[in-house]
Amino acid sequence: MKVVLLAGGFGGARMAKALAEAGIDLTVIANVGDDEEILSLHVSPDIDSIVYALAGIDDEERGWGRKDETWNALEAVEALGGETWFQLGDRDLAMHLVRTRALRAFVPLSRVTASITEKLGIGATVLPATDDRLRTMIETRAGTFPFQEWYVGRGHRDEATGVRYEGAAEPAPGVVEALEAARLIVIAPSNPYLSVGPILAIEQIRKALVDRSAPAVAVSPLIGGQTVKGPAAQMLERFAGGTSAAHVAARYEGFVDALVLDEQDAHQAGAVEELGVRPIVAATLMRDERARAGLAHAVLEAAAVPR
Ligand code: FO1
Repeated sequence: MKVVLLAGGFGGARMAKALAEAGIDLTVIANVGDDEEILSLHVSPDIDSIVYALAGIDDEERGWGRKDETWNALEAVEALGGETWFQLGDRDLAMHLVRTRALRAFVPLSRVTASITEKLGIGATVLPATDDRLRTMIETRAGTFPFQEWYVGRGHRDEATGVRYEGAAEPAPGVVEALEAARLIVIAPSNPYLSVGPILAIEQIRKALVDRSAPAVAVSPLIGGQTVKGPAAQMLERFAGGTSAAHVAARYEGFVDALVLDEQDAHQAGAVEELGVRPIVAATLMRDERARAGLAHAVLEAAAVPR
């Protein structure tokens, strides 16, 4: 079964791993709104989290970067007074070096990513949402910041009062085709504003989703009104007016036919159904392989939900 996953951040990487382990034909469309230049290197954190998770070389506890990481280069950079607010590990640096060199030779991000996934022996296809420049900008009372400056540099301490996606981006090659050929479209339990928002901001992707022939299902990033990681709950409260599964479903109105919500939020199933979205209740915390398998099974159930 061909499944397309829209993903970003920690929840996106874990969902990609869960679906890949379920043995389906998987294409992941990855957020690039978080991309940043660090030490003159192009870093694509969401692509990297997904790629590392699919290759089984991710640091599951930290939620970003590679496992068995060392930090010699970063320490040496620090000793020279260089930029260290965004931590690049020794092994992780290899990714950014290889990618940056290719991008500077005008190889598009989608082609570099394909080459890297092939080298790492990853069976799934990983596509950046776009090869163009698309950047998430966070508006706060202290000013407007590029995503990583706000999230990592300032520790997301300033409440986001608005989110903007900068850049006129077209979908990367294969993105619209994958959505058209999918039997099921899945939106990962990622931050709707920071991780999925930039993907949906691309007009042709929005259109392909609205015109989809396959059913689409989102997995709520909320468990009991909270998220495992990051500021999604805070942002849903501010921008959607609440932190229930129905607020997540409303955010994806027109894009999904079903919503997987956590067992702890089962009592919100009725409110989701009232929005015309089929609720699927499951354990959504992907703490180990067994939990990932359970969630993947629940998500794949949505392939039977009528469009
Ligand atoms: N997140 C942090 O909180 N601090 C870091 O220093 C940091 C470095 C980093 C390096 C490579 C990479 O792929 C991701 C990295 N992240 C770091 C994670 C990243 O900022 C965010 O988790 C994602 O952008 C959110 O989707």
